[in-house]
Amino acid sequence: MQTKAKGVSKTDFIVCMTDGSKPIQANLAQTPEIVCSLLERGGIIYFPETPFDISASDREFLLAQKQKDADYHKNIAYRPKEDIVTGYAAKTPVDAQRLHSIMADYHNQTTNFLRSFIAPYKRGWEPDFATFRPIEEKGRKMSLRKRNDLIHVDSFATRPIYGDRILRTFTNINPTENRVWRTSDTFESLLETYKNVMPAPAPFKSKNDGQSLLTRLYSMLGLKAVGTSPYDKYMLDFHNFLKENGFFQSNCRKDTWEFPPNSSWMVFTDMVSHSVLSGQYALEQTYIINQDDLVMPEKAPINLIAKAYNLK
Ligand SMILES: O=C(O)CCC(=O)C(=O)O
Ligand SMILES: [Fe+2]
Repeated sequence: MQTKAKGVSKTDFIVCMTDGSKPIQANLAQTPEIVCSLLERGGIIYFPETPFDISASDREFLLAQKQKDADYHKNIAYRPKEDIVTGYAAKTPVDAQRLHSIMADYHNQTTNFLRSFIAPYKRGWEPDFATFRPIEEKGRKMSLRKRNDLIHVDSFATRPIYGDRILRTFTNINPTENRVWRTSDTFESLLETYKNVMPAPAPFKSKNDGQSLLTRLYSMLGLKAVGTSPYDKYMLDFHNFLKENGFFQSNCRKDTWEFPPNSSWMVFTDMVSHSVLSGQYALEQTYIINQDDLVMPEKAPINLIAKAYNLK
């Protein structure tokens, strides 16, 4: 799909369905419950004109910034709970302060917007990192499991989320180039295809059992998480399986989406299989959505997996 912002207002958006069904035209008058259900079904909510204000001088500043040690840090990250930035090679303390304030502002703007746009989620959500992605994705050298140009569903490799969901909000701040994504079938459909090839997960743990609470406490204190959970292990294995499966990568159904300069989009990246083919300079904010707040819990990967393997 190629979409240019012609005569659209900041309140217009399009829901790009990744299950092969037609895009849906909508605007901010839509109820939050409907927006949430479209996201949970695997829609990408796309704003041809970003609802976030990023000034011309902030954009110019961002385009001139470099990432520290690009092999180690995947992106520059702002951690809202600790209010710090990691992975940034600042030339001066003034630059460090400026980048910090731009990223904190992106975090605050997305949070304020999402509070009403997807209101059912705000009760139990956890803000995760905001990222700035200054590296050109086309031809980016990464180890296979870290490559983002291979189609995958997201999982959290280091911090367990026990079936909670990964919702990401992106903004393309490149002045001239689109950010190009490719998507394939939803996790729901890929699970049906591959459940017999993947090893079945161990029985799921509730995030409120003793071990899980301890892990979450460690994570909240900023300490390294102790271990993982059967859900998180399954999702990470699924992510790796897709990236390592050359047949799937070549032969799966594919849709291509071009996100032009100054557009924003949000998506459950644990449901929508995706890859980024090209693009440089994007801002992104991740929210972890509590599984208890979903409007279609039957579409949550944790419940799809439990059903596929008769775990409950
Ligand atoms: O940077 C992007 O456009 C998407 C990369 C990706 O796959 C991700 O962040 O999960
Ligand atoms: Fe991803």
